[in-house]
Amino acid sequence: MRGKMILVSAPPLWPKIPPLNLLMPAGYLRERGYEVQALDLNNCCYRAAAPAQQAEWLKSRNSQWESIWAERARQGDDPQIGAALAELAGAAVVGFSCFRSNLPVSLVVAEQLRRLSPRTRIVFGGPEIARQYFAAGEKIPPSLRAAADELVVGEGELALEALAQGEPCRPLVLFEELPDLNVCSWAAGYDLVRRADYPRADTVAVLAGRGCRRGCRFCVERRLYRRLRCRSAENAAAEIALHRAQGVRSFIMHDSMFNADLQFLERFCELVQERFGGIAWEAQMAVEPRMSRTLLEKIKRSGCYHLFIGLESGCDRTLQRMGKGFSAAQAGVFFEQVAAAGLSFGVSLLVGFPGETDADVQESLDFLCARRQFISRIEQINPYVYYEGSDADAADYQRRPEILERTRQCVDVLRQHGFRMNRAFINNLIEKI
Ligand code: B12
Ligand code: SF4
Repeated sequence: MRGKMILVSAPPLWPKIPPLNLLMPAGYLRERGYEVQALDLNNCCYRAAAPAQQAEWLKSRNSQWESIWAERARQGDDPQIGAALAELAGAAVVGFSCFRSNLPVSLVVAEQLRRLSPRTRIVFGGPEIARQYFAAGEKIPPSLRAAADELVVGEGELALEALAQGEPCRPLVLFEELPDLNVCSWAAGYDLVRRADYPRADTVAVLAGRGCRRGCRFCVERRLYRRLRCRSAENAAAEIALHRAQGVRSFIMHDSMFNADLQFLERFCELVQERFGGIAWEAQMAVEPRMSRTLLEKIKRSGCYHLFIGLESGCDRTLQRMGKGFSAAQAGVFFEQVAAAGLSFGVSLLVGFPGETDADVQESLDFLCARRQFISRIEQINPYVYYEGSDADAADYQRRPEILERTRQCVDVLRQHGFRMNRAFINNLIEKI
């Protein structure tokens, strides 16, 4: 490749911490000696915005805000986007990192870049490209055909490395996965951004593994990452040591299931305690009956301050339909043990999965209310949303008003029973209307 590669995240995206979607691939390439930059345009726009506007960034599925940004990009008078375009125009390769919320702006900026710098190779990757690929019936989505020279579905490191080595663009790259995540320290990308530019300047995300062992029918994880791979605990702890040396004090584990590999988890907690005397960390975990009391206590001692646990329902029939891989009784014992280890946690709930009846919902509420002393918090509650690429049947999903109403009733009952809930995480997976 002659010239540099720039990876860019357009607005709006969750703005609080440096973006792993840019920093993992960029770190990988930098460690291999390739010239790469990360341009967090989302962060530039967020910092330039007034506080009232900044609040819009924090609302999930905020389609109005997404449209406003797309229009701003189209009009061509936003100073941050203008400056970014000038910078991107000098690059040999520009990679856009696409999520549902920033795809519209990414498309506009890519089109403008194409006019400004026809020789720049444009690549699109990120979770939204996978969603679009599945939605198009596992083909190049027609709406993206003209936008990019290369579409990458799945992981980005190997595809971007091929481009950095000067290989020509391929129209569609599918699931080229790193066989081993220990090939890298994963921290080299952080030199490309200024942590102080982010609202939570003392916090970073760490991804210790990709993929998931489970196959919940509503989830696309298994299709996004074909194989589950975990870094070694030593590799993850080494990254944490590098961040700590830079003043980072808090860590958000971005793994979809941080307890996918229990051996990793146990060793990780031991190492974190031995090396740092514990660190402040939070993670998403699945209900896992194989986690022992000893392991839960190690998690607590290593400094874990909160867990987000994917329950979704307390009714066996619904859990089975969802393919969650555990029963309500197992979940009950698990929560009791997590609470006994002194760990703070909350659970997520989905209402209206295809086939769920009023009786099933009631059973789920009864399950929760009976365990109110262990489960203190509902982390997130949403009507079921169909995701392209998941195993659920698209035809089964209609956002029926009665499911929204059922969700509202569940929220009322749970509130009456004293469950804590953050309003921002009620119905946060559905579009604001
Ligand atoms: C933390 C998180 C969030 C956070 C913050 C997101 C963030 N950007 O930091 C919050 C809570 C805000 C969030 C919101 C949502 N999220 Co989310 N989130 C995650 C989670 C758990 C971790 C993200 C992460 O940091 N991953 C690590 C990085 C390295 O992975 P990555 O971003 O995918 O990047 C890799 C590849 O995509 C690719 N890549 C990325 N950019 C580029 C660019 C180029 C040029 C190339 C070639 C490749 C490439 O290479 C990277 C490394 O291999 C993931 C699950 C997961 N483990 O990834 C779900 C996940 C990304 N979220 C998901 C969803 C559905 C959402 C929501 C749409 C939910 C909703 N309905 O509201 C929203 C909206 C997001 C949006 N902005 O549009 C899905 C996406 C599925 C899909 N294909 O559509 C995921 C995969 C979870 C799942 N299993 O369902 N999310
Ligand atoms: S919902 Fe969680 S446990 Fe289930 S497949 Fe998705 S990531 Fe894995």
